[in-house]
Amino acid sequence: MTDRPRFEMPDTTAQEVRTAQLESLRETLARVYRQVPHYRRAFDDAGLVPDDLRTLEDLARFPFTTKDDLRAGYPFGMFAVPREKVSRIHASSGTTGRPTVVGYTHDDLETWAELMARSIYAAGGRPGDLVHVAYGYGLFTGGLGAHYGAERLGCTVIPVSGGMTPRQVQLILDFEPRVIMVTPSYFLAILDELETQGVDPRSTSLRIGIFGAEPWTEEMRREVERRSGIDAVDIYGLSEVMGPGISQEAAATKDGLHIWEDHFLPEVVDPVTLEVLPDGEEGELVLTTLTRRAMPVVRYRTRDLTRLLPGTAYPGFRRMQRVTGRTDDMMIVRGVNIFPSQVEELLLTVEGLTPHYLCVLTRPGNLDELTVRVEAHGSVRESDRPDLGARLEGLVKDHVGVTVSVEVVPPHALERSLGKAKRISDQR
Ligand code: DLL
Repeated sequence: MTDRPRFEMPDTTAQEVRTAQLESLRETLARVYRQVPHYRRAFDDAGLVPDDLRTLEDLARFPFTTKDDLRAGYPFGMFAVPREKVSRIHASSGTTGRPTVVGYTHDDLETWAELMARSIYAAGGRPGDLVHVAYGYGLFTGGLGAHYGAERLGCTVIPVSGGMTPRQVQLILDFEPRVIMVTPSYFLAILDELETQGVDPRSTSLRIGIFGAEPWTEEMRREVERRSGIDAVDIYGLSEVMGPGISQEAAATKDGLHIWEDHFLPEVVDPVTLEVLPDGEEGELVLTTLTRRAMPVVRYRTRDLTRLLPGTAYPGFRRMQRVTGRTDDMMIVRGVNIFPSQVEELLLTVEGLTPHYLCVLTRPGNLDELTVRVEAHGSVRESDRPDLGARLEGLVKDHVGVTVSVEVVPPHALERSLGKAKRISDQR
């Protein structure tokens, strides 16, 4: 028995990382070409074979992978190992009703736990800490990713998952965790609940918040730190590439997120021309996995906007700046991703509703709320409108897993567009 962490903070230089990356990258390309029909086709179409990669820069010649590619392989078509070798499945909701499925071998889960342990350590967590995990457990990668990472580091995990805010508060007061892992918006709800119960949030045991899964700002960090007295740090990831723990902000510097480059190769590309941009320039983050077994991805387009910066707290690894936004119109409501097209898809199954709709984002308290304004068909009686709205609310809840309110408005109440329809009105 040992109570020491079962991971070590790597101490490699940038040059060592680059050398190891080239070797892992060559191995990854060879493996996906051999095992995944999609990559064989995509490389063949580009007239490339894995051996055409001789330097890291050669990666720019290889094709991108998009969410649509992953969806086309639904459910298990992108796996590079037989399904029997896959120990766990996660998935994220998508625009077409088909989620994006990701798989992990036993070794992949080990790597993920290791990288999450590293992330929690970089955030200031230490073996023996109590860690309150309020990310959702389930197909979403947040809860389980945080959970196994905290265990790996040697922490005591409190697997609360999201929701039931009064209970979150009770557990924080009774168990006295030092670390909380949660979306920043939900942490604000927890702070509100503490205050409602007459507790000064600065008086709790919490010292570190590891916040991600949705965009948040420096202003938000200041607000949260001021109200709660904790150190609030950023954690980034996406299920298609692994889940949380792809990059992590160090508590010591709070200057953006170190990318664990021994496992992921980052590029930033111009979202329009798709040309690779030099470090320091803002564009779309593209990630290639270097060690993943069940489902490697090559040049995955994240749609997240950021820039690459030199390492600071961990000089061997480059940093990425806090994600400033996405290249598409994804809305994130309480940590759940929702697209206008998902709303559209569902509202079109409700007879009496028209595809004239607008998603209105507001923040009446501290949580984002989404109101869908949708026009009723001319044949619908005014008294029947609330019922149609309730049906759409139910569909969105069932299919997307998020609570929205729907306002069914009279025909022609919404502004018509002359070109592209405006689907999101962000009033936050
Ligand atoms: O949100 C994984 C995660 C869980 C990350 C918990 C951090 C903490 P997905 O549901 O696949 O995975 O959503 C990934 O969320 O492409 C970004 O657009 C956004 N996102 C994730 N982390 C951040 C962050 C998880 N720190 C998508 N800042 C990503 C801004 C973030 N956006």
